[in-house]
Amino acid sequence: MREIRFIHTADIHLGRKYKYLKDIAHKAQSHLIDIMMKIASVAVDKKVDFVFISGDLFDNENPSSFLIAKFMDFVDVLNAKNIKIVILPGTHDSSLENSLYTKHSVFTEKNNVFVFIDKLTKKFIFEDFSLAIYGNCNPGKSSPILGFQKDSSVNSHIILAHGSLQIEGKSDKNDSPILISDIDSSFADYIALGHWHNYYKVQSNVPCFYSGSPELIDKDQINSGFIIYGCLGENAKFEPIHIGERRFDEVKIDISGITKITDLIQKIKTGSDENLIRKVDLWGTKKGELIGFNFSKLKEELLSLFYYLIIEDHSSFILSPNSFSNNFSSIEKIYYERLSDLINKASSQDEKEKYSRALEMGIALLSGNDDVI
Ligand SMILES: [Mn+2]
Repeated sequence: MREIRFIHTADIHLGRKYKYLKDIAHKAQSHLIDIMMKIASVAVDKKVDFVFISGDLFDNENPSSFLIAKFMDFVDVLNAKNIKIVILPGTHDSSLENSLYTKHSVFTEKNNVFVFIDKLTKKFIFEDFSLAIYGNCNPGKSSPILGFQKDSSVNSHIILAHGSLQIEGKSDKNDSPILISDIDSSFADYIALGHWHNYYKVQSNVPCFYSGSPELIDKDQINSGFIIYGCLGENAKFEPIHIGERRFDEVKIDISGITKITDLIQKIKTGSDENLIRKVDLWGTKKGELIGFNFSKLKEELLSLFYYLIIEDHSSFILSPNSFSNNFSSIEKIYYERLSDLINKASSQDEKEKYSRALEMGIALLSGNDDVI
């Protein structure tokens, strides 16, 4: 059997909007192009024969001409080394009518690019490698790894598929379901899966992997950033290579025990770095300097320590008339009573929250904390 070397990737999601990254979304978007070019350099370094893309190369069906031009660069780098690219459309970049894969010459005319574009193209044969590559670009509710006729004229068989491995409680039965029993009984020498954005090795005698996204796409991903280098032949091996740069974590802080802003800052920035997207959840009851404090101002100050920082304030502010006995002036008391009245009479939750925030900020200002605005 001839040795066949490949890179397996999927779910790159070029053109992703990254809405949760607000003003740096464009930076994350163009970073995905760098990641794609990084895949090309790994493919060249490893001297592979193929790059497989198992769905969701693009985030939507209308990629900009800029993105198509960048993808053309990727194709050219690989073409110069005689590396072939086999693409299976996914759920975001589907191959149905007016598919982007029929519109652009980079997919239809480049001799090193092969796309599973319609229901008829279910396999590509590469005689030099004695290899057949199978893919169903539109499996609907049926399994994307079934329904192929094994081609006995070749020695090696690889399936590309975009769908959900069926794990109790974890996956959707209507989402191109893939059963482990079908993987176990498959004739394939390797199954390259896409659709899940985290790296996952399926437990089976048939080598089968989700490469996951080569870079972080959504906030909650914990195991993305991989591509898979594979080698079929006498010394078959499959290994994940980490090429992603971004990470995400979530920090929950109970602020009930924190009275100083400097202590809060210390907690937020512990473990920060320029590739980390951190979501901070504040909960508990505000006290001391934290009452009325402007957290969006704090976010701006700490932003440079992270790739991006999200601060969500779910903490509450409790003030009762008893609080006034010693420390509060008569002005504060009047302000408290007026705002409390407005809060009680508020006609919607929105209005209630607005007056509560005004009460908190006002009390903070009246107590001499002008850091709130
Ligand atoms: Mn995807």
